[in-house]
Amino acid sequence: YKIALFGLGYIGLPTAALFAKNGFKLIGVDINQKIVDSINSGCSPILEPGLAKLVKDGVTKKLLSASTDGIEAAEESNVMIIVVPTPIDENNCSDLTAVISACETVSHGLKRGDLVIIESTVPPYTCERTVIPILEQSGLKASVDFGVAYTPERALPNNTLYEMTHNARVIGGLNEESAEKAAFLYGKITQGKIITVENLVTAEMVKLMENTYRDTNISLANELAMVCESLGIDAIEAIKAANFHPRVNILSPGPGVGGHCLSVDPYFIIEMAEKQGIEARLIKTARDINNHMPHHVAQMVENSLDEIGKSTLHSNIGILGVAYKGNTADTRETPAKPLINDLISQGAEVLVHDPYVSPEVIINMGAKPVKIEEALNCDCTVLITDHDQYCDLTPAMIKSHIFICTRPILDPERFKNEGIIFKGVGRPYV
Ligand code: SAJ
Repeated sequence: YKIALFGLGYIGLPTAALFAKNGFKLIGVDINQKIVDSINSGCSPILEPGLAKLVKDGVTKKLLSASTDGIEAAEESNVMIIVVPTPIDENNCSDLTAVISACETVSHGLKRGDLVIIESTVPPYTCERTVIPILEQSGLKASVDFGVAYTPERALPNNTLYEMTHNARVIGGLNEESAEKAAFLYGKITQGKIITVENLVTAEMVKLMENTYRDTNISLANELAMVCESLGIDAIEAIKAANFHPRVNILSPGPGVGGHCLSVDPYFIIEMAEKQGIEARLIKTARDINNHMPHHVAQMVENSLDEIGKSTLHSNIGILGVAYKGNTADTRETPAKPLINDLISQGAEVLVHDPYVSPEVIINMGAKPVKIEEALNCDCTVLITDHDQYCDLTPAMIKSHIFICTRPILDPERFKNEGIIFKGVGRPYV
């Protein structure tokens, strides 16, 4: 097999590098020339443990290469994998532009006997109703002339390579042959179980269910945290104790849910349900709760400043971490963004420290990139991201009057009688 993989992002590039590692010749296609050049020079443009070496090895062995010419790549290959992003638009509806455009490109290079595999997260029936009609513009007939399979990627960013090679893999095919061929290929890169489901749409739904399950569970933790705060109960302690129950596993409350997956995918279910005349009430509410969390934190800042006779206007606020989760540089859908927007619109100056995120990204958020000491020497400091580095913070390092810890990574007990007002998501007000 010769593979062309479309979309060299957080999931596409590790997938490409793993196929190359396992001896497949793979051309990665991306519309971004910088990404293509970086890969061809043997450098991974993405920060992910283990990925730099894998990309370098693949390129050195001439198994992995990258190009912006998708038609040529498709012509030269017999397996085409599409791993492009599927964002939501301003109305929380799926934006399939990248999938459509990749399919159009593939259709120009499609040949008899080819297999097209979709990995992008998509609303149910996208393969059947959008992907296949575009591929058939080639004049070839799906199932008769070419195969189609859907296999969602489920690796956890920051542990991507391990999970891609160990997690179970779900595959749905247009027909048995497509599913078998896809199972054979992915069996070469993962030791995980391969689970073949009935059809394409079931596999599409599996992915959405998984991320919706997690988003909904986080919203429950966040709701419980807000209730506990107001009741003077330490939610973190209570959750820990509740989780000793053999059938209870409450997740961690925090500043909100970020990343390109949990904060997007549930909307695909909401959208499809609506088209069927069903209101996905629980899923919608979960999204609303998680989206509210950054504003809840902004309110906490305002209330705390008020307690010391200050207001957000003209205060300086330090932020620790703008990545959506710990030890990554990824700021997609980060809850830090709406929080910073709230603070700036209330007239605060926002100083950000993040050991992974570049100063340009921080400036684009309207904040000032600073050293950690500066972020800890403000009217108020808010810890947003659970980077390992922040787990070692001590009261002596905090020069700000107020410290708001939105993640359960620091023990409030240690900050008692230290002259700091310590607050946190899920921690009692008093
Ligand atoms: N978060 C909490 N509390 C928690 C867990 C997470 O607030 O207890 C927050 C995180 O801080 C972050 C967000 O949720 O802002 C999402 O982080 P995550 O680590 O839960 O997940 P992602 O978005 O990095 O990756 C998810 C994973 N999906 C599931 O675990 C069901 C991953 O396996 C998927 O491959 C990925 O989405 C994807 O690409 O869809």
